[in-house]
Amino acid sequence: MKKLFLPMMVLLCFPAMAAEINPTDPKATKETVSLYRNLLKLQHLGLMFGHQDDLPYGNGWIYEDGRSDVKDVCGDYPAVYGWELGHLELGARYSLDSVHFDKIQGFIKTVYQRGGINTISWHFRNPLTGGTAWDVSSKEVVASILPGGIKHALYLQYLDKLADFMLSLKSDDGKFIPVIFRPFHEHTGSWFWWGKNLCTADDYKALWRFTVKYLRDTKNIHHLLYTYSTDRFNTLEEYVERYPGDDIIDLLAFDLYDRGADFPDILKNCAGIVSKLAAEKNKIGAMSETGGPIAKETQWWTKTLLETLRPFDLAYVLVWRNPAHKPEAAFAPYKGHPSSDDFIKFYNDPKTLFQKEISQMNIYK
Ligand code: BMA
Repeated sequence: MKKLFLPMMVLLCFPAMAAEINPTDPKATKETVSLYRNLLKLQHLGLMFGHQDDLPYGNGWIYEDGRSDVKDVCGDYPAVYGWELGHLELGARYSLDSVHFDKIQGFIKTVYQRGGINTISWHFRNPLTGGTAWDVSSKEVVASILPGGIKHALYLQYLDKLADFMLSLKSDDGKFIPVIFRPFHEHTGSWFWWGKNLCTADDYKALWRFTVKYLRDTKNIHHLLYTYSTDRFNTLEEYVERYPGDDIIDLLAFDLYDRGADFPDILKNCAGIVSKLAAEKNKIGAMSETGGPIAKETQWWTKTLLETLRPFDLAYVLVWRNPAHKPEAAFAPYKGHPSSDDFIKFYNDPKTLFQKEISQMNIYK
């Protein structure tokens, strides 16, 4: 096994360090409070690696028990696991990425039991037009689902399904499994119906506030940490323009994909702004989605991603999914991938944290 023991000792030796800092939900469960406080400390010790849909499928395989493309390459699972709930709102059996929701429930439990971290995104359908999350044909969607709007009742039905799913996430001892929930993401862009040019800043904030209040106070869900997650931005002002409030947001994050030579500079700027703001606000910073041209730039993991993020204190970086039948679209390496050697270096670097290390930290205690 690689490195570590230092982070674990720090967590064990200084349990009081973040003891008074709580997540935003005053009724957050004990395990959720522990996760929050441990993430607050952990972000100064290392950078966890995350992968979207790591366990249900990977390049060339679907539903193989215990398999993970990341594990096939470096011998260890990620520390953070991303899940997607798009189409849950329709009452479908499987997600828009063809993963069965009952499987996702099982995977979330597996991850929790091995001491890993689950984060959920939701590319839910456009409630006004019936189109996909990418249907940006109307600027009225967000207003239409707020209280008083013509689609408010439909939105409540969506949220009720979401709430049922969240409330089904329990471990064997009956405790709710804490989850990092990241809705309405990449809103500094305009490709989702909740994006910047599709609604006013006030309506975006109102949507967030209504949603958190409904899940937390009406549905009594107290095992979620909420993530505010932009796409690329240039300034602090731009980052916080649609920030819905310190009283409902636990993680400050951003999504940023490598789309060219300016990526390291943009990443440096975004990571600097977010990590500084998170430290000032006693919140957790993260890079909630990324991906790079790893087949061409085979040293992308160490030379681009890690070297750029090294100076910053962020809790995790998550790369997007590896579609089962589209090797060129994989954002993580898989067995035999040209970036595998470099990914192993990335794995062995003292800065990065994977499952084995996180498991030793007891982050839910
Ligand atoms: C996008 C792509 C889509 C996917 C969606 C939701 O970035 O990966 O194929 O359906 O995310 O997970």
